[in-house]
Amino acid sequence: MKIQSIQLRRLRLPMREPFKTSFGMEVEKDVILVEVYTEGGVVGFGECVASTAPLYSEETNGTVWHMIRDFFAPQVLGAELYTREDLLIVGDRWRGFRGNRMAKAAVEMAIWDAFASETQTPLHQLMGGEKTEIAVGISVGIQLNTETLVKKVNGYLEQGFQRIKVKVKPGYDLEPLGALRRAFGEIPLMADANSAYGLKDLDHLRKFDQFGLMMMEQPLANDDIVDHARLQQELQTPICLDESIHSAEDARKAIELRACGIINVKVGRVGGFAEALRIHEVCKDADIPLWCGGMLETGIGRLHNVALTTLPGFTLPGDTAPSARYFEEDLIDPAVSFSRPGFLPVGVVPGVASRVRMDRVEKWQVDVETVSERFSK
Ligand code: OSB
Ligand code: MG
Repeated sequence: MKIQSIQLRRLRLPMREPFKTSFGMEVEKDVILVEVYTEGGVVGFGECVASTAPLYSEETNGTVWHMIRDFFAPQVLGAELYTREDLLIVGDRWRGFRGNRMAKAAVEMAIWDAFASETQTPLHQLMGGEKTEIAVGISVGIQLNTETLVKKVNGYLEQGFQRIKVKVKPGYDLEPLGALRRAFGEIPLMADANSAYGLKDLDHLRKFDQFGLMMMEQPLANDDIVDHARLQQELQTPICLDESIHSAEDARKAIELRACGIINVKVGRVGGFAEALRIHEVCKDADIPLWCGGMLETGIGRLHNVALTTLPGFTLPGDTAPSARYFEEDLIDPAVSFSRPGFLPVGVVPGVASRVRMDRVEKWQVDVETVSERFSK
């Protein structure tokens, strides 16, 4: 296929309920979609996981728009891709540009998605995944009080979610975790701190061990590996790294230093599918279990996460919950929903385009711009 043009859209999509973490609160989904148009008349979609403000990572939807329009899209306009090998190296075109991985990933994912449609090969097959359904858990934001949390978790368990992840922060951690253990016993339970603690909190973090959690996600700084290694020595609970892992090299270093026992993979955070596949290789060799993280994606990014999760190294339930947990009306139809409680089906449609409802995309759109060859550098 030959890439003819790339279109950027920014949407503001209402969310069912606010999502609160230790770093902030999302009340609506501010999202950039990337569309890659081929000469063969096919369109591939990519969803960027950056948000309005640089709270989870340095990137914002403002920087993403600029980076894609002025740097990354021009690198791939006119590109010809015919094999899976071509896909795996398409990101090399912007290797010289540092960082901005969420922007790079959104373009790369749209290209993979277009290739899937063009060659009529399901995306998960292009990646090398073989599962026909995937196990999922749910990430529960910080609640007003423990009573509300317990009630919510009860509902999620009844729906069949296969593990419960609760967001924690100083002052909202031991008490809610204890309440969940008392209410629900030995359910698969974990906590995500989004970098809310430091090594100075070591004595406090040791107290998490009493809950027998599956893992503690990213307790320390977003750019740290070394202190996590120190903390892991002191804890029985496995540490899972999220924010700290941007590449297969980061994964290798974290594993070598024994900074974690588990890694959360988010395609946006690591710069694309090809890098996610490299992390998968590194972790397979080191026996480090993986799971697919989420960034409150619309159905487009959600389908891509489902495809990634079909890889054999993704042995733990991920954060890819059904669309209905986030949105009244998703951008795709049919929406992502359970095949049976706690499981999502793996799509057999090659790319996501046939499921995207363009009327809904246009309904929530606040900005649009086409980058065609004419303007490329
Ligand atoms: O740390 O995994 C995280 C949402 C936004 C930013 C960071 C994170 C999250 C979640 C929600 O935990 C995952 C989801 O339901 O998509
Ligand atoms: Mg996390």
